[in-house]
Amino acid sequence: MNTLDKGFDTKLIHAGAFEEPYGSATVPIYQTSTFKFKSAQHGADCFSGKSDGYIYTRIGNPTIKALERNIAELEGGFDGIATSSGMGAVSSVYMALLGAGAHIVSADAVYGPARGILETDFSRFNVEATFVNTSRIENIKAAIRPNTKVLYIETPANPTMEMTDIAACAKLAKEHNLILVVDNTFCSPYLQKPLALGADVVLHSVTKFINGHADIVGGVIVTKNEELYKKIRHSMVYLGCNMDPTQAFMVLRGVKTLSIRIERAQENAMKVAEFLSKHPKVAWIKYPGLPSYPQYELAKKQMNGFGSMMSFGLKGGYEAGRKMMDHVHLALLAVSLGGVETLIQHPASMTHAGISKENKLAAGITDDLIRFSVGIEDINDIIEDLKHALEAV
Ligand code: LCS
Repeated sequence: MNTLDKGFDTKLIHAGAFEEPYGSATVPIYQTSTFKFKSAQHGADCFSGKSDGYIYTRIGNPTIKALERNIAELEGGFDGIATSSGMGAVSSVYMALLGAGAHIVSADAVYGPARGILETDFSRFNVEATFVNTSRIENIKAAIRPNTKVLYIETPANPTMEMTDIAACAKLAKEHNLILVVDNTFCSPYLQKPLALGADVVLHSVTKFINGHADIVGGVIVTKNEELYKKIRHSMVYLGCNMDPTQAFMVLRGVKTLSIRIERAQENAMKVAEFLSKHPKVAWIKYPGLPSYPQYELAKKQMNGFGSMMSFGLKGGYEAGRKMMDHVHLALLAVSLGGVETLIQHPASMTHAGISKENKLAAGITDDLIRFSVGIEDINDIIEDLKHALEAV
């Protein structure tokens, strides 16, 4: 079915699906590493691009293609490139768009390994990187150099929840001939469509909201045009970080319920945020849906809803954070986010424990910060769990 003119929720269910001989209601898993050619000529045509037949699963596979088409339609892009993980997506984008002598401007609160690979690995190939607080456009302007090729943002940022104005970044990128890449993991295309706001490339850790069930790791890249698609697909295929067909099947299954999962999770999140904002042991809370959130107006303008991620600070600081982690029962004490289950973590003692205090503070990660990913459980149980854990603090 051609779903290009259909609504978002119809695309979730049907986009990317293709006709196959048995009339399967779901996209089948083509669990094969390689594909038979019909003849020597057919093989030659597949390799030369005259035929769009499949060759080898690292290069392409029907189940994976269905997912790539699905996410590309949801994001409103040219086509998608599925990867083995979100970091596979990040690495493929860097590999395709950067080279010796190139410079990238990125966010200081960008997902740790997305920064780490630039600092420890791409730096060995003479790629330069500057990390700034991208929530202020003037910081980005000041960081741009003659050799800057890419502007890379993540909004809202993980775990500080600071937002970056995508449309303002797109304007700046255009003025300086930069490629704007947006990591849309925290929002998913249900809440935010960076390509429509002027971005060139969107990427996801589909491990999070898009799959939504904490049972696979994966990534997807969507580009606005064919040129970027070909460039990034080439790097992905050469790096060899392709998605697996079963992984793609799982993500296709998960994505169907994206809208209803996010709707319920953000309804819960608003109630959790209201509860936390009144709690005497909570020093501060950052949730885009609260009028007290510093970028509330930008959240309303840029996002189609406020999502289910938040961070909050405990008056008792680091020790209180650790204590709270030991007293939750319903929320899983775990990294990752965006699943149907509520997750909690304390970055200062967990994900960011290895980072110097100075760098943590520069990125806005204070000792008291708790990251909370609200799931779709019964809201009364989520709040009861928080109440109980906060009593122990
Ligand atoms: N981008 C963002 C915004 C992320 O949060 C993550 C993973 C990635 C990219 C990388 O994706 P992956 O390779 O894990 O699929 N974020 C994690 C987190 O916050 N806790 O654990 C992983």
